[in-house]
Amino acid sequence: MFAFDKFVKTRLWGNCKGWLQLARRSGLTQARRHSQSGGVILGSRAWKWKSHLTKSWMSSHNNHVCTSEPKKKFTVCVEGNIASGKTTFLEYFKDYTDTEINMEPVQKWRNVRGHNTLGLMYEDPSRWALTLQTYVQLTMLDRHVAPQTKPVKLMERSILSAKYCFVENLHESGKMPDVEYAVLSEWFDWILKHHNINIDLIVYLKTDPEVVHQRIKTRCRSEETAIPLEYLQALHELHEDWLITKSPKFHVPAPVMVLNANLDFTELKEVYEQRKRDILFGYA
Ligand code: TTP
Ligand code: MG
Repeated sequence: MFAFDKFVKTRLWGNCKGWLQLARRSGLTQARRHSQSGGVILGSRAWKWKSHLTKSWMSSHNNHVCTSEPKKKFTVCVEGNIASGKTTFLEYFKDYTDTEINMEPVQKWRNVRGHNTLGLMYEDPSRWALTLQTYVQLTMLDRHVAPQTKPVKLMERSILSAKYCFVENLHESGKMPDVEYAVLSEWFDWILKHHNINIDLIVYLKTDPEVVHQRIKTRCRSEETAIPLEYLQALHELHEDWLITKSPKFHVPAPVMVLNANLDFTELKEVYEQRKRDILFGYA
């Protein structure tokens, strides 16, 4: 018994030290880089970040007392307006061995058994927004609960931004009636209550609406050709309310790393390179 106790203590303290070092390093790195151009962690996030990593270790350790490696896996969600560069961000990190990439299922929204729910929504939001958003919610949930095989999962968006930004905007702009909003919200609340939507870090690609408007015109995704600037401005404000102002209406489940995504990709690549250890929880 004594020998077993000693074994467990030695192994656990070994793991604990490693993770505390990572937490400490990460916290300090955040603090040091706090004011660098191209990317910031909000306010006094550095210390919260540090204790967050430590807590993450603690909760994973409770479930895996006798293993030699901590089992914690990390989920990073990349958020930002339409065409802010979320897919490009994931592509940048796709070749890291300890990282798995979870692209947004836009293709599924464009073809649900032959129906283009995304296209229908843009043609007639009042009629089809509920249809699209119900399906978006389902496909996002599917992505959140999919088994994770690598230490770090990078996801494009989350079930949260679909609700807090898109559904909220449709409702606020009068395109989604109260009853539809209520039913979607019931579903959303039920999902959060009964499923573990684990998010450890949100990377917010912050852009100006004018910049993404221009990018949307250039990339020519057929459904999006008529998106007006006002729509992007409304979505921008909701992203800001959620991730920057932290309106009590919404839930922010993890620290937020804010990156200036108005930069062009060549400049952004440099920022991603500088921040990769923080983004990938040391797995870079
Ligand atoms: P985004 O989720 O913003 O993805 P994107 O590929 O356009 O962004 P990026 O260039 O940064 O990779 O939007 C995809 C499309 O789906 C866009 O037309 C907006 C629409 N959409 C909704 O209508 N409702 C939703 O809930 C979501 C998540 C997207
Ligand atoms: Mg994308």
